[in-house]
Amino acid sequence: MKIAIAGAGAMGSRFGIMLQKGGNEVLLIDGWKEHVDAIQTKGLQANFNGEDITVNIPIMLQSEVHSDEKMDVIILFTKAMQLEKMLQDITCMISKQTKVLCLLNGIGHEDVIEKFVPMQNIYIGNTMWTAGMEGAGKVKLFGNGSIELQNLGKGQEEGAKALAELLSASGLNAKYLDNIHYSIYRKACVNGTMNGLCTVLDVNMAGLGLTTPANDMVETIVKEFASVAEKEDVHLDIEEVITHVKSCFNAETIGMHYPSMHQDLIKNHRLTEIDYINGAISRKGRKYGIATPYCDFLTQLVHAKEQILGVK
Ligand code: NAD
Ligand code: AOT
Repeated sequence: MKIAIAGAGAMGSRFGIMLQKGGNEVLLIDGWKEHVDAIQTKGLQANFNGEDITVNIPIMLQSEVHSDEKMDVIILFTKAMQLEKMLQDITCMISKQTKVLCLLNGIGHEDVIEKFVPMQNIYIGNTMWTAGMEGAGKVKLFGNGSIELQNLGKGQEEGAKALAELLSASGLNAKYLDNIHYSIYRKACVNGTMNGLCTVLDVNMAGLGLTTPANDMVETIVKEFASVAEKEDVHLDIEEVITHVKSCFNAETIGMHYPSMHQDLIKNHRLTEIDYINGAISRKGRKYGIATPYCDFLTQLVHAKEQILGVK
């Protein structure tokens, strides 16, 4: 299968490496010139579960994408604020048969994707895999993960199941779901708690879990997400979601991970996705007349930290 990864940072690199290893023809597409140059000259360097490997993998700048490269599958893995520009640059690669899968964190990306991609071609989901950038051309990948996905287009269920099988054949552990909006909200609860809190407190998920207020903060934020989700006919099982979120504190499994927002702001002084996670819940809360004070405050704290660090 010809698979393009649109946004080849930490997660895009992980997926690119695993899908190429699985026998697919993978093309990475990215906008960070230094990173593209490094991979073209030295290969993609990865610490993969403790082993240092170099992978030769094709990569091109998104500004150089051209229309004679039609893809079977395109996986979107930009940061949320980069998504629209990426879609503008790659639409020429989309044929009637191309499946476009969005696995970004956050809520409502389909509203942007629909502007560029026919509904019949769109698949959305989320992932529990993790990854980190160590610099241009260099990534760190550890642990296991999973993917849940569904078709947005009516009647494309078989296409979604085939897409999940394709990803699983490369070890990515993907599953078709018939209620993806539930799953996206459930994962957003992980990011709505872990990402902002670990960023503001400068700690990994295990470290957050060791603090006394962590449980109460997690429970309050999840309840805000659940109240907003109700208005969109997504009925979260609050106790199960809270247990799921708190499982991230486990240092033996995933707790040593610094959420991508921490990697962005604290480690690399880059802007965060807070407006697409807690900020999205605050906006929806205002629209539905629901108070979301913890999401409002966390969004403001992260923006204040962005400004303190002079990030633009
Ligand atoms: P990333 O920041 O590593 O990469 C996104 C884009 O930013 C890429 O185009 C990359 O080249 C560019 N970029 C990265 N570092 C840069 C730098 N220093 N200077 C200039 N450009 C740079 O993003 P990611 O962590 O792969 O996340 C992609 C999506 O997946 C996001 O929506 C994220 O929330 C989600 N996600 C991330 C993780 C994780 O563990 N990283 C886990 C699950 C979901
Ligand atoms: C994560 N992390 O989604 C993934 O870093 O943005 C991120 C992210 C799976 C389980 C727990 C946290």
